[in-house]
Amino acid sequence: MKSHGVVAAGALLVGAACAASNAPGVVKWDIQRRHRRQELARLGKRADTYEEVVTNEEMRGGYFATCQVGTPGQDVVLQLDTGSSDIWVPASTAQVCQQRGDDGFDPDASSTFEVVGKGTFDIAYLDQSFAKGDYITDVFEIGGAVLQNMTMGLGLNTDINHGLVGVGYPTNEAIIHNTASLDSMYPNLPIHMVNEGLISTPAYSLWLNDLDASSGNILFGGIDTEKYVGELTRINIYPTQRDPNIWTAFLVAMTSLEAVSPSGKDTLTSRQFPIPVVLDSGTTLSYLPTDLAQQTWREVGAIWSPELGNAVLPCSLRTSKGYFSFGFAGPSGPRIKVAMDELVLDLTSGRQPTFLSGPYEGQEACRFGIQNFTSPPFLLGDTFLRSAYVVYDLINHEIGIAATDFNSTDSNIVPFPSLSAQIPSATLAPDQAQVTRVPEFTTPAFEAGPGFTDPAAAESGNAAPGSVPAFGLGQIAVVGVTMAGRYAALAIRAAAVHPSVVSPAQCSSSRFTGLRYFSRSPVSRSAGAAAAALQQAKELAAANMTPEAAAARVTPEEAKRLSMVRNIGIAAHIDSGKTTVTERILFYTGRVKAMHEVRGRDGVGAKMDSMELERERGITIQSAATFADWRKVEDGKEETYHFNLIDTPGHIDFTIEVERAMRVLDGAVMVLCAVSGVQSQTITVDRQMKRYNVPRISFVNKMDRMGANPFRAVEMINSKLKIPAAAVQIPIGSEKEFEGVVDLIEMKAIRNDGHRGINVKVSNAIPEHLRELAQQKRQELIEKLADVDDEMAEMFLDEKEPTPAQIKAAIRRATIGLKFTPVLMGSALADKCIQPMLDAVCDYLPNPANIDNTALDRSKGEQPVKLVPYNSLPFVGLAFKLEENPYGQLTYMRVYQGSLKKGQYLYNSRTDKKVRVPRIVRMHSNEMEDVNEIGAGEICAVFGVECASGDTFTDGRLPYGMSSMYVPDSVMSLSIKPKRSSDADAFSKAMNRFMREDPTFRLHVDEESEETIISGMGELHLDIYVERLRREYKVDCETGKPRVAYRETITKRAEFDFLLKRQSGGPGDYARVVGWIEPNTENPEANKFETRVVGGSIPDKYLSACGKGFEEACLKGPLLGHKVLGVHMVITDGATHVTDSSDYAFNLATQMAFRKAFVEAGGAVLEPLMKTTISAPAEFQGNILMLMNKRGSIVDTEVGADDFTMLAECSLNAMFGFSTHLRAATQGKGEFSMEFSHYAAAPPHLQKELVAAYQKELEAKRTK
Ligand SMILES: Nc1nc2c(ncn2[C@@H]2O[C@H](COP(=O)(O)OP(=O)(O)OP(=O)(O)O)[C@@H](O)[C@H]2O)c(=O)[nH]1
Ligand SMILES: [Mg+2]
Repeated sequence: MKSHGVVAAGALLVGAACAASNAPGVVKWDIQRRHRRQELARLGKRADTYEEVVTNEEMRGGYFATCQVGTPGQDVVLQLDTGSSDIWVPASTAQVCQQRGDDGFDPDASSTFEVVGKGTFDIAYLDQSFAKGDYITDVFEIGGAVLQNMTMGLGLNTDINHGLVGVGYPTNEAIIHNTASLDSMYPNLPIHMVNEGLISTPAYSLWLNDLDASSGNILFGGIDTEKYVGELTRINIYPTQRDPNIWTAFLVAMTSLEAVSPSGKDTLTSRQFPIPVVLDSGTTLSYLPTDLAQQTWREVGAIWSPELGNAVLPCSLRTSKGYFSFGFAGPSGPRIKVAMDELVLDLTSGRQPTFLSGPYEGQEACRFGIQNFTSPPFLLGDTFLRSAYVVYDLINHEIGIAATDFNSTDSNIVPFPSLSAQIPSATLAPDQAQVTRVPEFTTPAFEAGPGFTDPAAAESGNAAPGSVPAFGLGQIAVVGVTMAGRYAALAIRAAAVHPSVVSPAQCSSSRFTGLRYFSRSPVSRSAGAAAAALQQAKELAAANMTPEAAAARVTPEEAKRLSMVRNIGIAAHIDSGKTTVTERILFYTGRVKAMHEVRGRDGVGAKMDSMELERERGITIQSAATFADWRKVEDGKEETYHFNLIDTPGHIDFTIEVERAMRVLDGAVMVLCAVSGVQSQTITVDRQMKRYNVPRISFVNKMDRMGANPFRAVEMINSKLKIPAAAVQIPIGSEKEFEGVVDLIEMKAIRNDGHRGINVKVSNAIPEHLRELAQQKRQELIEKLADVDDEMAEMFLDEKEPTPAQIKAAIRRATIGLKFTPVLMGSALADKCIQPMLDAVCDYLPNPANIDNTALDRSKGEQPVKLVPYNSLPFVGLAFKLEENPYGQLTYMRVYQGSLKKGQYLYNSRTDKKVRVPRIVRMHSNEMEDVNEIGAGEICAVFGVECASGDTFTDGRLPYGMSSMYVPDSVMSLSIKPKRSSDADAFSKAMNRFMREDPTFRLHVDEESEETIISGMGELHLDIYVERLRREYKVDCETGKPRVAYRETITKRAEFDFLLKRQSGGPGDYARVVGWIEPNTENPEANKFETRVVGGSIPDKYLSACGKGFEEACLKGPLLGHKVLGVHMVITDGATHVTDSSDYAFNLATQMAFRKAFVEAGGAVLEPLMKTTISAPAEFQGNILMLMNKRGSIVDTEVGADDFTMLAECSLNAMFGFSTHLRAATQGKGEFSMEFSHYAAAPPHLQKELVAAYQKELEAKRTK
């Protein structure tokens, strides 16, 4: 009898050798079934029988090994448990350790011991046993692998006499939950091993061998192909029922069970197929639903003993030739045979009790390895796992399963190649999707039953189920537990989160129930993460990660969540009232309690203009983000929309702020001034919106101003921006008498009421005098929509009157389709008509799921791939803005796909660096609110993530990058120097910060003059930084005269044949290059290098050195030392020397040839031309004309009722100090803005002057 020998042999486990792995990237841990004879002898004294200890051992019996904890390491024997994720050890002071005098861990003896969660370790099992104590970190060694700072539970108060090594999902138990609802998880063992670089991916395989051998091993990060027979098949692990994205246990679909014996085969049935079963090595027995378990009992003739709460059977059945075959994942899934010798278990370690009555009277009684349980999860414990080789893959949420090869002596360990690689050598079970169908089964005929009976038992016939046996009592006591396995009912208590208890796979939802889960972010070594990611791209597609697959499984809750999100930007011409509008939004959504005005008399300033300089100057300089909930009421039903909002600056010098907001936002509100309509920056902003395909609604603000005319603005949107637009409202009253609007869709009057217009009064009574206009404008709206929307067009042609819902739907379709913009109107300053605009944001602007966002798949040559804003997909986010603040770098991030959790690790796809996200906040202007998690499609900011603006982050599973945003070139520069040399440090700190935050602000040190030069978008831009240096860093600076960023180019073709030959002892330099330079007609804004060498007169490697030489030469033109533009260089021939040619020589020769040829090619200086818009009251038109005559050419003049606007193209050079002249010429009433247009040849006299000055400078240098 196999198992008798085993139990009798039970000595204190010594064979748990922690052998190091024998394959790279794999940690091997040997385990052994445990028997405790000593304990039996000592504790058994309590009664005449040994029952309690013995039965508990049997019930809790599992696989154990010695690990080491602490420094120096102390041996602790721990049980293996795939049903839990905690590692916990009993303290030497714990009750059980004091009694037994062994196994406890002595914290005082460890120099690396640290308590990280006092009194917070608390685990209770289904059998009511428990362990309570602290969470600690210490060194932990397993299988020769040493893990620093492993977080473990320390059982100070426990009635379980051994600790355990949980290797399940982190969400299972490895959670610390604090009172401030700041939840975090720490990495469990496999994840920690990945973090330490010991294994590639959090996966492991388990081989338990059979009852006889009573040992096995786990390979972390690998599988042993010699330990199983047949095919290793991959099947899906089920997420929790509560949430399709949360995995807490190795729950798989058991879809059939057969009893097979020499007498026949029965297909067993259950009402519950497919049965969710947990593969739980922490439990001895297997538990199936009662109806199915009873059928297995009938097959083998087991009898239910109410006394034991177990099904028992004669021990002699161990030799039966029958077996059970467990099927998984549908008809084509894997099957595992479990033979009777694995299922007949001793009840005691001594002599077995005997049946005193019933059919088995006189025979020794054993317990059957399949027991019943009434509710899920059902468990396949060691009685099952000893027959299976199981690979647990925590990343792809799959297990690999095959029949075990008992007693295999060979070994062929195959590591998982990379992070989230699929289980090696395994094939995917087909048709798993059909698993949810209940299979059809025949009622078992118990044909197999007789064959289970062993020859000895056969004589007494098969026991009838239900007949109650009696035992020779005194031999066994009642086993008071039905399921003593480690599949624990958890009691997780509040804990203060210790800073070190943080996790790479951290998750931080608010509650444990269902929300907390093992973040599906992978954890890998940073080295080669990109390579790994590339390789995984294919695997991922198969792994159900495609957007389509994700879309198919999106839950109604997630679809709802997304439908309520609006990421919007407020963008427009300077001073149109964006910040004032935003202030209203914050007030009406309850985000601010009181409103303050831009340049208001109370001196407080608007919330979104938080910078001192912004408040002083009354302009927005930096975009500011905030979020708010808008409760929209429609047809009496209230729905809460969640807005992420960015208020952008209007001034062109801060255009990068608009650029990056447009890059990441889904929709925009374009604010227009009711008097001026479309202005110069409206056009710039329009270009930016178009560049990033941002749908918009338009809001005509300042309806209270004299000369307000919203219809003119509508007309200008149509004509100047070329976007079909129509008003969806008309004003009630105008200028000072502006009261509200008529909604043309519902044909209702809307007015504001109450303190600061907080109430919205809607009335069916449209003022009589507006009826006709309203009808006419409504018709215009419908006609405009019919132009851009097919459904509307059809109705229009059929002369059907569309319903308000149909009009709204058409507006939404057309707006999101970028074919239309609805125009609303109001006055922010007068607190009028902001709320209807917010409703329009909900109605017409897209939610994140309505927008096609794409990333570039680096594994497929940057092919665009769609990103889908579902939480269940791998994370992809874009860092679109950086800010330094006293807490460190704050990185604004748009989450495109997947969710981001506090403590999660991300990969920067540019640098391939892994970073942890220790803190996530939502910004509210300059304030922030901590959050634990941010969902797909949202906007947040993170701390402590080193990166550059525009970097893409992924969770390491996708080889994606995102297209960067457009960063305009700077056009103006200044030399700058701190007045006090002691300020040098602060100066460079500030400069570094500004450059990181603002990609349009640059700094370089001019080699010749050794001056520090800052460059940017315009005078104001540079001014602001100089001022910020003074205010924020207390550094006063001297600045030089603003300089223009000139460019150099050529005007005709020139040939060259240049020989570089230098000999100065030792190897010399030799390179000859022949070819020509000519204007790059294809693209005058770029340079081009080409080689047309035939016959190999210059080898390829030198040709690339030539290319580099050309690039370097273009950085510093021969005329002024400015960049070269629009040159095409062709190299056709050359010569090399055996010893003296080198990359260096060819690089240099190319540069010299270029310079020489440049002059012959008609080198010329280019200067930036600026699109300039000037507006002022009409009476100053003459003055301005005079001013402009000298400065540039006038392109257009528009004369309005009171104002006029002039468009001109001016050289930047001529515009320095223009603001002073304009002020003087218009009594301070004129405004102007400038935007870079293109480069053009500078006037000849200027060219001459500039070149002469530069040559003089060079000469001075040479002679110095
Ligand atoms: N008459 C009137 N003035 C307004 C209205 N809305 C804003 N303003 C004023 O217009 C000026 C500019 O307003 P802001 O909100 O700072 O404009 P902005 O678009 O944010 O400006 P920048 O961010 O600097 O581009 C302020 O003086 C406001 O008080 C309005 O509805 N009517
Ligand atoms: Mg503003």
